[in-house]
Amino acid sequence: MIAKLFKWTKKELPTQEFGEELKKHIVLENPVLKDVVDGFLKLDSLFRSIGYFKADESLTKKMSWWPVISVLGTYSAGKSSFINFYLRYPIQETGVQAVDDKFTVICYSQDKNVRTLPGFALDSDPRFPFYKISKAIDEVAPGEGAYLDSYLQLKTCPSERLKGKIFIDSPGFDADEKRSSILRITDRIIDLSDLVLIFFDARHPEPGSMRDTLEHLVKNTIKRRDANKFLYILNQIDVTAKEDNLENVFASWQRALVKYGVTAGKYFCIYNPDVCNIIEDDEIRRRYERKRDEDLKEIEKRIEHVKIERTYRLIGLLREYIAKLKNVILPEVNKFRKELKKYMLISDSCVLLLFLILFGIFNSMASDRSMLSVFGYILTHMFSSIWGFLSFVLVCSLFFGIHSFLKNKIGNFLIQRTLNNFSEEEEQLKFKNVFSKNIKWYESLLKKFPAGWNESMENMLNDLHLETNRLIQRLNMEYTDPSGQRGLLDK
Ligand SMILES: Nc1nc2c(ncn2[C@@H]2O[C@H](COP(=O)(O)OP(=O)(O)OP(=O)(O)O)[C@@H](O)[C@H]2O)c(=O)[nH]1
Ligand SMILES: [Mg+2]
Repeated sequence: MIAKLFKWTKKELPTQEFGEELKKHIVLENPVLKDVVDGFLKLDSLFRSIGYFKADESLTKKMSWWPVISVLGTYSAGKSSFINFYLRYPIQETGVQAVDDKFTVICYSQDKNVRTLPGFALDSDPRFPFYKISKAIDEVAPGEGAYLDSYLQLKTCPSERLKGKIFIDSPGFDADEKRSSILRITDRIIDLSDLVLIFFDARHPEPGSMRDTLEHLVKNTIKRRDANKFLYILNQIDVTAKEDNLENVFASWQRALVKYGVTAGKYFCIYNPDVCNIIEDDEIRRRYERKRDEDLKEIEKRIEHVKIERTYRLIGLLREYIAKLKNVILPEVNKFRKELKKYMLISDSCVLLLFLILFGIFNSMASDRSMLSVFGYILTHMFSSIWGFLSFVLVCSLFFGIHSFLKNKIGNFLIQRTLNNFSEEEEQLKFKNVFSKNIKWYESLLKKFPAGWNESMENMLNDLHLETNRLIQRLNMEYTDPSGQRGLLDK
């Protein structure tokens, strides 16, 4: 069955080509990722079979396969300067005034010339993190999605340090008329990033003017399952050297963050060696440099490790989708079928009763006992005469026709009622397709499984879940060494 399923997917769907292409590239980074792609493709086939996905829909197109590091924070905090410093390449413009008014996705290219591509290049390419972002913008700011180019751009950069990663530079946070769109894009960035660097400016450690936007940013980072991916960075601490009051500035910055709700997380203090002020006092300079280098080293280490985090993120996503199918979609369909079955039992009983009443009426109308009613005739002759049999088939078809008609009507009524439980329009559409499959005349409600589902699929889903455990174990084996034996064995 599974093999058949795959043959079918391979033959029919362009999605499969995308998956194969992806595997070819991704396997170079880590062989585990090839199995992750396979896992997503298997899950695709299950989603499709049950009606949750359309033929060309695929989970592989709904996520960023490359590790994403985003740099967010207050304006003029030094976000772009940090990216230039890290990449050892002056890719981003910097300046005292607010410079960036767009989100810039920076990705590697061998081409020595930096190329800038407009926002729609990102909107229509599933390999990048802003796939279909215009639709998301339209949801919060109707009509704004069309002006995507004023929000987003893609830059290519030949820095070797960028290979295999994607950086996102963002405009500083400030309340303006584009706020709701910017916040929507930021939410998306936060969701799909493997590492989020949130920059603050040591010149204004308590950024009062941007309180509400920052609040949004910080609120989004707490109480998350992946809270570990946020690094809070107090930048430009060289400005505190003159008064040598880093401790005070740091403390008031932390207090401000706590006020916004941050209680845990990694805090860093750095300044940018490329653009900092000169610290005259040798002793202070050494102290500041030591702190900066320690923190910069740790930040850079996290950036280098982001590929591992990305692999865990993708397996985590695979598990989330498996759990969604198992714990949300299938139970919802079963609940729907159970309810429909209940209503159909009532309606079928009513129809049957109606048939019996008609039978009774016909029977009583047959004044002469020798002359049987239509129904009596059918009952006694259904297997002994051709007319009796044909009449029997006709009555059954009539009953089945009425049953199917009512199933469709009651089913659609229940679908409308159930869909109200889902707030998102896209989710409503998907569940509508799933439920509609189950009210088709040829789908029996007496079957154990919903339409498009069977025992081997159930097994496949369980196997997939176990496979994700194995993938995580493989990753753990690759990146951890609790016994400390690896070095010894390698020798
Ligand atoms: N003294 C000092 N200045 C810095 C540091 N980092 C950045 N700057 C300066 O701060 C200014 C703003 O830097 P940017 O990198 O443009 O800041 P940004 O956060 O990208 O700004 P927007 O994109 O406009 O929000 C520039 O003049 C930088 O030279 C630092 O560590 N120390
Ligand atoms: Mg900038």
